[in-house]
Amino acid sequence: MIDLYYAPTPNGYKITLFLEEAGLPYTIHPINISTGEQFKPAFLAIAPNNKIPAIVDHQPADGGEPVSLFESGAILLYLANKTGRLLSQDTRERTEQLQWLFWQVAGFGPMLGQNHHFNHYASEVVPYAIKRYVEETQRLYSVLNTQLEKTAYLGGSEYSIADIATYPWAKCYEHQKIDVRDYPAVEKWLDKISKRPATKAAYNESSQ
Ligand SMILES: N[C@@H](CCC(=O)N[C@@H](CS)C(=O)NCC(=O)O)C(=O)O
Repeated sequence: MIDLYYAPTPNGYKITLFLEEAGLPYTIHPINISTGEQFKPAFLAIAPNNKIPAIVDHQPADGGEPVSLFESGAILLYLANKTGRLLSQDTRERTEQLQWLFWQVAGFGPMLGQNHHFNHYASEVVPYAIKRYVEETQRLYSVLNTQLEKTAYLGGSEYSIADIATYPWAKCYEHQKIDVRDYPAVEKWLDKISKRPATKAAYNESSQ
């Protein structure tokens, strides 16, 4: 059984998407990040960076002590290695998939997060920051679109943890001041992923 420390945000959905795809049993422990539950000592013991998602795997593959893990990219990689699912065993394709996974966790997620912040949550209007992050978001959607014009999924022909990491952020385009019709390959890819039974399950069953 896997304990998932979670809030219904793009980074949270990454993990429910994986767990639903792989059919792994899990228990959700909601962390209300708007009331500061992420700063409670019990959560910090699992996630010292005070952010969701985090997991505790009580049945690790080596049969040893439970594995406790934070950072969505590290969790997806751990779960892919544990299950042999959603990350290619072929070195070339695996490398492509990992490249896009890292692109998401190091660029697409953080930049879109800043876009969200300055457009929706900042206590003052900062036009420079809004312009900077909206333009960077547009650039990143173009990068995504160019890749998806070439391949069915981000890391090649197969759905993988690269898509799982990127989908929950990309689907929030309206919050990013993005018109998805400007990125037709992204729009098609979003539609395809939204129809997967595991995607529907992750979004229906994982609300707080
Ligand atoms: N790099 C982290 C980012 C996680 C993250 O930003 N989580 C947000 C919710 S989407 C959070 O928990 N924020 C609470 C806080 O910053 O106090 C990951 O990929 O797991």
